[in-house]
Amino acid sequence: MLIKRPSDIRASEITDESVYWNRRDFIGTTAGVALAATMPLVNGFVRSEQDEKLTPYSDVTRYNNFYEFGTDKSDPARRSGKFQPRPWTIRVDGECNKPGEIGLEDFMGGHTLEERVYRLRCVEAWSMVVPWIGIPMADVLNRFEPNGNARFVRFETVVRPDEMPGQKTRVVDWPYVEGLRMDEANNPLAIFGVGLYGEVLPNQNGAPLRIVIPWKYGFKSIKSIVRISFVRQMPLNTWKALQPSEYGFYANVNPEVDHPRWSQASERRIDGSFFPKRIDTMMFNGYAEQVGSLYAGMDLRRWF
Ligand SMILES: Nc1nc2c(c(=O)[nH]1)N[C@H]1C(S)=C(S)[C@@H](COP(=O)(O)O)O[C@H]1N2
Ligand SMILES: [Mo]
Repeated sequence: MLIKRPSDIRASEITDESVYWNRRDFIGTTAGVALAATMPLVNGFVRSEQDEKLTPYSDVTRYNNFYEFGTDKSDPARRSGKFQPRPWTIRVDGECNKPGEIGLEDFMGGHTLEERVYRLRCVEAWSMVVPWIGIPMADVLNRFEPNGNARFVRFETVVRPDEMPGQKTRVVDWPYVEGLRMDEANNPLAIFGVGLYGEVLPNQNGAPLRIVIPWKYGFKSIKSIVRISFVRQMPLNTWKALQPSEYGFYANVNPEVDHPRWSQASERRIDGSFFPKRIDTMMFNGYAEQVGSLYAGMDLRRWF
């Protein structure tokens, strides 16, 4: 089974990965069903966010970047109604011993899902604190037994211009592509997001499955994934392909390295206030303790 039961999970993983545990039959539920119960967990790396106000549901689901539905931040909520996230199949291929296709149900490990709610900061010019429901990426990827040649993992978004009006334009060379180094993908903070606020993912947030990489800028968190490939070489990700002087492969949140056209030292926190405040952006979005060692010795100005 893909999703571990609480009894299978080492204590270190629990305290490290979740603020809340939730148990509920995930498959077969519809959006809008609230979680039955949430149980606060002791400490863990999300400790700091516990003091931070959650971004209201209406902002999380109405202020989005998802160019498949248009380039305006209000487009995804307005124009994603036709999109059909179920049934869904993900192809897994490349440098691994067990390539294959996986349905969303298998992906979720059958009918009962031990959900983990990750309360994580996501940042770029604006930032949100979102209670994601996610599955550790490593748990999923390891099922396919990546081999020694797998140095990176590449993700691809679905192409369905009939359901995704933005794909009728050429703003991006579809499909949207992203990638991670294998050790980044194996970090416990890298998750596949399948829901938020106790619901299955709304279309505009990347239904039925997207990634969430909280120590990187937003564009790394690719949505509506249909293909996962283990590869030898660094994949060319969409934003780097569009504008290589402005966007790199790593995209680690770093207040000391500015975007060529704006400072990245602060962010506007969307927390429901009428006048959102600007706050200082933290190195690796505040997760330096968990992910800093992945980049030891790297020149982060060069590898932005
Ligand atoms: N397929 C796809 N994934 C995508 C994007 C996109 O345009 N297409 N936009 C990215 C960008 S730029 C951001 S900031 C985040 C936004 O995620 P959110 O709408 O859930 O906040 O999604 C990322 N994932
Ligand atoms: Mo973004």
